[in-house]
Amino acid sequence: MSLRTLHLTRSGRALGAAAVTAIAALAAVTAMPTGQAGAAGTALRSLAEAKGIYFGTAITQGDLNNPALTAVAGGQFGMLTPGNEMKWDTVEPSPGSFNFAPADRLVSFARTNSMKVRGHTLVWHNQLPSWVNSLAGDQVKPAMQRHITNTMAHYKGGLYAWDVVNEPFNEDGSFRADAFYRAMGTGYVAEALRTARAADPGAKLYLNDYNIEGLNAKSDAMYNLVKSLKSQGVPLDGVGFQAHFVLGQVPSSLKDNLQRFTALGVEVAITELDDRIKLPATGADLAKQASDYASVINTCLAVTGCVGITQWGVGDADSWIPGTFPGEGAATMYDNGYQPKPAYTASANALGGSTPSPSPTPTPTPTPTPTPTPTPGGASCKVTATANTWNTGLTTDITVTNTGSTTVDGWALAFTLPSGQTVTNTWNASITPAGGQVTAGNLGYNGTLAPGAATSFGYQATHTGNTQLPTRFALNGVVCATA
Ligand code: 9MR
Repeated sequence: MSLRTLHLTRSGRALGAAAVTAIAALAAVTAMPTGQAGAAGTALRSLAEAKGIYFGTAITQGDLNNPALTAVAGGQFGMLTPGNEMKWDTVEPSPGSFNFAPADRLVSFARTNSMKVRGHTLVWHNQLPSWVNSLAGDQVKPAMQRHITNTMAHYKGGLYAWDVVNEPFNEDGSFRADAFYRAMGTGYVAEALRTARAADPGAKLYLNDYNIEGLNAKSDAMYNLVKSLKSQGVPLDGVGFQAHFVLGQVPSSLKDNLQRFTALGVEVAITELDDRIKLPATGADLAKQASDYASVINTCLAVTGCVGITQWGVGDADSWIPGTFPGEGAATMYDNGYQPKPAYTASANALGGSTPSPSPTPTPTPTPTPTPTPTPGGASCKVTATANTWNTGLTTDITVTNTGSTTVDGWALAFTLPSGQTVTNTWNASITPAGGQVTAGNLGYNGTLAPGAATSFGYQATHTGNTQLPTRFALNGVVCATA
């Protein structure tokens, strides 16, 4: 199955007509580089998809103005969670007055970059406008219903999932006495979920919380709630485990805990992963962080029903940690300059990638000029290439189709990069050298091309004014037709 097919299949849902219209309108809003490549090696999103899970990140509206961030976000991550823009205080700041513009920009970015979207979040005590807290008890339920219904209707058919209720529990497992609990008791959760299912039957409905990753009183409370909701037939598809970890403290019971939830018939996801370090971070800290990330990913891969992992923020510069925990930080896979840290390499490796060391790139061995030969044994191929360019850089996506009658087992696509272009990142292939006459070789998971099958890879490059596409490609020595 191709990665593209996998992506669409895992989305699992046809877009409603209203959503298609809304998304078409959204797509017109953003004209930015696709940013298909991150800072090193094979993209996490492709590696994750090849393993049947997604790898996502949280992005805020302001992040869209940062080209270094968007290049990594669009290239490396296949799922987007708006960091703040779908929260009640932004979406419905005053009663009945809805503002979707900030979230729409993020959804548009996701569409441009073929990312799915987790909606976050509908019912939460925090980032809740004061007018909700001031409502009389009997007004909270209709306000909650209207908020869920209108917000989900706006994105109907277009989102992978919604965190319907966020952080319902205190640390001891008691319900948080927020406006919703005070007005409706524990029944607000079922009410919210039922309203959500009616508003968008195509979105997976989640409960999401922190400090529920290991076996403890709070995760027991979530477990009991899920069990009770499922036994009553309340619509609920998943539980999100935020996973805001402290260095070296990934709970050893993570796997057992996730499995007890999937046994109840819900999917599980790591929804806000980060791993904070006391600053300044030492080399040993970064190595420990790498093993923390790998253990989270390996655990998700080992749990049937763990559908994906989302990091909270793209890089350390975007993380909420330093603002909330003074003296701590360095909590993500990318440093302040969006260079991958050891946690990135460990994550890619855990996902089955054979990533090179993130920096610096070893001197490549020159590749001889491909010598096209007459088409042997029915071998033939077709290549399509598209590019997104900006003032100093470009990303190119290349799709190779085996139009011959025999299976290609291991491929090398030779082509010449237009002058002045230097490859800085690649995905779904290795490319050497970085400029001039180059060869793109398959990775471990995409080397076989049956007759009629296609595979896609890409690269990011710098340029000095010449943004042309390569024009001539040879697959294992056979010159390909170009579209
Ligand atoms: O990343 C968010 C940050 O920008 C906000 O200031 C903060 C305020 O509540 O919320 C952060 O995101 C939170 C998420 O929505 C829910 N789980 C905890 C996250 C970190 O605080």
